[in-house]
Amino acid sequence: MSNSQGELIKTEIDNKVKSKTRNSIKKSILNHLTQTLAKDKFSATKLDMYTSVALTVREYLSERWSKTQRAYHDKQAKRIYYLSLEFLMGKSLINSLVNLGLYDEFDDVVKEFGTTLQEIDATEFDAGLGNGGLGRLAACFLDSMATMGLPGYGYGIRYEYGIFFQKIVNGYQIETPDPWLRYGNPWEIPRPELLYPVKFYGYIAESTDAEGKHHCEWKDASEVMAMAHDISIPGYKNNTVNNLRLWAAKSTREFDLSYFNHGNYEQAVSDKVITENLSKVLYPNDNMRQGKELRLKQEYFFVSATLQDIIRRYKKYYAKDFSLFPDKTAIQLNDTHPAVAIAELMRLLIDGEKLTWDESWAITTKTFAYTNHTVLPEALEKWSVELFAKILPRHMQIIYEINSRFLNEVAKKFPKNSDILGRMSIIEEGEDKKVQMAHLAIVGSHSVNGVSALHSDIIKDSLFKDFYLMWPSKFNNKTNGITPRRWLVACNPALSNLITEAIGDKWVKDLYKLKELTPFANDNSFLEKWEKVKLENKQRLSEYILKANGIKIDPESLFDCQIKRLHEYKRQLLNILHAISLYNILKENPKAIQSKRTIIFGGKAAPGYHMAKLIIKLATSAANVINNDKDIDGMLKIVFLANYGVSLAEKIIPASNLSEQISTAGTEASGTGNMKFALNGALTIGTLDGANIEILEEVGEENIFIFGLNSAEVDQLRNKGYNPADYYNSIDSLKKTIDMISSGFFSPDEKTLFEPIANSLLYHDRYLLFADYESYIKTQRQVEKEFSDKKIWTKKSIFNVAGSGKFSSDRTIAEYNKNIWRLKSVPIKMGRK
Ligand code: 26Q
Repeated sequence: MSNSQGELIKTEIDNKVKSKTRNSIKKSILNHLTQTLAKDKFSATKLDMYTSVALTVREYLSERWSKTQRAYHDKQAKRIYYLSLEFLMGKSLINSLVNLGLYDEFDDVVKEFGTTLQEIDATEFDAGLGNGGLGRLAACFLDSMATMGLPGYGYGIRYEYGIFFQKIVNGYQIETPDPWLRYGNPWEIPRPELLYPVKFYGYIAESTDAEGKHHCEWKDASEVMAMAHDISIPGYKNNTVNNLRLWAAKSTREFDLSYFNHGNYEQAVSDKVITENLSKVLYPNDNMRQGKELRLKQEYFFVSATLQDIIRRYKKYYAKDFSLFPDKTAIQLNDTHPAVAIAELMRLLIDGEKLTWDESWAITTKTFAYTNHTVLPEALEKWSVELFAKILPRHMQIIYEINSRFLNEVAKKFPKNSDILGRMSIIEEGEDKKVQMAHLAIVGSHSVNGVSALHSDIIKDSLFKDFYLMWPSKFNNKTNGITPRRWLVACNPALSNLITEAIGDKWVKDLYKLKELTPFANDNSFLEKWEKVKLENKQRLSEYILKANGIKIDPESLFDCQIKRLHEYKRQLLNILHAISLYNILKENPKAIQSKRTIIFGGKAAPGYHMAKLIIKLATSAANVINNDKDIDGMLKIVFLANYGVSLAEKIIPASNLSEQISTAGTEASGTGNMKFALNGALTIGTLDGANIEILEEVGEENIFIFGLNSAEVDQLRNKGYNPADYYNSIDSLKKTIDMISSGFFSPDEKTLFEPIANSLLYHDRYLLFADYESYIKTQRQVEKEFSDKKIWTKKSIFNVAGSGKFSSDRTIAEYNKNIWRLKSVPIKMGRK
């Protein structure tokens, strides 16, 4: 048989299988419409179609899910538990179809129902159970663990309300609740039988038994039940389906009964409501701690349920022999938010399993690893000892004991250094004593990592220097990554197909293969196709912007995007200063620049962060003035897109030319949006901060726009005394821009509205915007010049994609696994049961 005959037969078999698959997909969708939802072709709404399609996809997932869990069980595989208060999953339908390899089949079938996957996708709510980078990183990691066949489990909270919806009303941010569960959630499986009690408050009764053994009993506590909900996490075309287990708070029945017995029905019901408030809402603070009692209770609630679940699973195999626990269990702490797990595991082992302190401590430190995501002091978690002891009295005792043993060790290691004890203590002394969660996490873990090379260096050299000197080998770097399945295959199908046409499809699982695109930068017909894909993506985004904001933008203009949470250190304000100074240039001469520009902003401000909200109002106010000024001939438009989140990112990123990554050097731990843009062919304008430095290394300095001070220079400037007024007084365009802001040029009805912004820059400028201003402006002119040469720009766009291989979260997870978790991958075979 000749090769081409073989191919022919293979294609024929393939087609038969596909047509069989299509038939059964169609049957199942119809079945869900008529049987599950009691609808027919005529009465079915978009939502009914979505639900029926999702339930059909779920059948494919469930089969693989059981197989995967069975395989892990049979192999008694070591597991990694990724504990996170946030999982920013976004939508599931398209992503599941891409990963199952069933996108085309479903696409065809839903057309027979008179709709499209895009239309159905529009009815799905985002699972917005996170704030920003840290939560989305957790979601990308789950995708990579599944794709690599690793027994990885996500554990978190099933918030009833995720990150708030942002509306822009009169230029201001307005928050409304996110009722993402209102129409049901076809992706979750409730497990009402999987229920664990979690205690709060009460006191500790200590006793000594006849053998002289010390016992602690947690008495008079109030109890909340944690109920599991499972969400499937499919790997990319490998039959693995892992699990994300989210806990919902349920009141205990016994708790209610005591009231019922006393005939106090109303009290019982209202207590039930109060208890179930625990998992009601995600705290909307990003990089900003808030010492709220309910937040601490959320942290402990999910940690306690999770550890009970992990121990139950372990005991199925090894009963009461805990010696193998660290060989079968790795727990990664996503920042300090779940760090109370260290005290909780100690409690469960000592009070529950009756192990000794030393046995328990050895197990605990071998099990836990901690990832730090921020160096900002206001984001480091500290809980008042008073509050902590009230809610978790036994944990407070355990933390004191951990601390006292730890400080003994410190004193031995640094005998002549008395300051160091105070600096390293888990308990911050003072008027109001605090538990420093990062210190607890470091002491209780065998690994501490930062999320980019620079950030990991800062951790070692300054943030946790003393700890680094004590335990240098604990510290390591794991540069963040993003999943190419969601952030290229699913969100940018046209570019994804073009890449596959050129170099085959291996890159989806081995992103370094994108390097093979490099020679195509010399192929003119490829350049044209590349440009066409980008332009079509920009046209689609332009239509969205017209619908959403009523602003008409030119798809041929330079799409300049800054989309991320609003925070002063991220310096959206620097971008606005540039926009205003560019406006001033254009006012004098609309022909002064070489490329038309559209500046696109997106991002939520924490509801209590007034400065961040005022910055949004400034952006929208400046947009109003600039977009409606005929003098500048449409050369500059500014758009603030409301409700930035995963789904909006999936629309914006494929359509962007320029990625703004302009944080003060040394403040952005890594950034991951920067990676998503580069992977979709945008060029970065950025500082030498976080992972930008590594993007520079990968794409080469010709293909990125770097400006401003580096982190060493930032430190030096701060140390020698930084005076923003010097810059204001010596740079004319800066002075003019600041004066326009403070004098009410953009707020004619409320002249003093933006004074606080101007003043905070003039008198503090904590993030050194003025110091980087000139360099930024100059670099932006360079950007315009280069964008005006389409061919050169497109080549650079290709080099950015070609250089993005390092930023796959598969690479990140491979590193975590090699150095920290040490799991074996478990292949999943389908076929007969
Ligand atoms: C803490 C206590 C109470 C309430 C809220 C919080 C809280 C919540 C979220 C503190 C911090 C966060 C989020 C931090 C975060 O997203 N950090 C980002 O993590 C990304 C993934 O590593 C990095 O790429 C970003 O640089 C970093 O800012």
